[in-house]
Amino acid sequence: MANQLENLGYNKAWKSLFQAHASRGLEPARILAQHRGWWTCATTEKIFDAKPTGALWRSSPISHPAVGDWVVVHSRNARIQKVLPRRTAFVRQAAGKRTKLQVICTNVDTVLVVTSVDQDFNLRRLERYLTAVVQSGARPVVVLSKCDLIDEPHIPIAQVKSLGPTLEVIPTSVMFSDGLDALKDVMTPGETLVLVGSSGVGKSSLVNFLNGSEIQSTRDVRANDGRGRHTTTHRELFVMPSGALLIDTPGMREFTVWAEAREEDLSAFDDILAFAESCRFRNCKHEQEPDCAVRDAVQQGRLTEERLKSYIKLREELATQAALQREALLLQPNHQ
Ligand SMILES: Nc1nc2c(ncn2[C@@H]2O[C@H](COP(=O)(O)OP(=O)(O)O)[C@@H](O)[C@H]2O)c(=O)[nH]1
Ligand SMILES: [Mg+2]
Ligand SMILES: [Zn+2]
Repeated sequence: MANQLENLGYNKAWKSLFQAHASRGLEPARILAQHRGWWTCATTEKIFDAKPTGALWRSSPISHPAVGDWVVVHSRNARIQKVLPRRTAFVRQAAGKRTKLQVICTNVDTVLVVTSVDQDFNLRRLERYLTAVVQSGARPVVVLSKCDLIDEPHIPIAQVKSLGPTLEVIPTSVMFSDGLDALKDVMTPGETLVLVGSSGVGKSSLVNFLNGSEIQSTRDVRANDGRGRHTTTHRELFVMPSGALLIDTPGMREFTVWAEAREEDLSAFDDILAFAESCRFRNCKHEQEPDCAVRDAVQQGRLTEERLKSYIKLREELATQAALQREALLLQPNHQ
């Protein structure tokens, strides 16, 4: 019998990352679910709830364990000591503060972006999700759900395909079991996938269908259940009968891409950005480069030296901030 960790994707690469921290009482584990303040961990032998150590708690929230993470855990004390460097990280910009990130899940191979063909269908939002998938380092696949609800599903299918000639699009209907074999085909055993998308698009219904029985509550209003609507409340990883690992997530009301690109932050300097259009090099830093239109503008008195200095200072601050965010995200060195 293969051990539980191998079934969850533990391999040589994770083993060697774990070895660097191995010591008495410590074991490798994968995070299966995230709740408020506690995490469900799976080790070789058991599944249990654990909390991070104080030191891990005090680190940046984006360094805290996330579903999909490989961690070093003290199973007797149920303490998560360390999060191993992440192969991929699917993040979004948290609502509100610009610089705040939220980690949705990690070490995912494929992100299944689910959008239904009814009212939820929105190409612009889909593009934002796809940008975030590329940023995460995972492969994107679009699942067009509820195709039974419209007469001409080929229209939204073609619209999605127009976003990229190589983009994989899988139209599905859980009602008529359409497209589910195609979906199973992209779910390789041992591979980790995540379903993301708005609430109500049918993510949990897909999990149940692929699993062959109900493991996730869906939003059905059940006849004998006064509690009304059921919905996914936390992120959780499930082992599918095929051997693929599938993460279900609660819907996100809004989805904002991690603003790693900093052009907008520098928009207060649009005069400089306009001069920069004429620099010889596209990536000109306006420092030592030849044929720099920005430095020419300073020489000609069309731009003050101080203004160029404060622009460069802000640009450096933003670069440092981005580097710190990347570091806190615990990405493996070969990430992108
Ligand atoms: N017509 C139709 N309804 C679906 C389909 N898949 C899911 N639903 C319904 O959509 C609602 C939301 O589904 P759920 O799986 O909870 O969505 P989630 O919030 O993305 O997890 C439920 O009432 C499902 O029965 C489908 O393929 N066709
Ligand atoms: Mg759900
Ligand atoms: Zn320049």
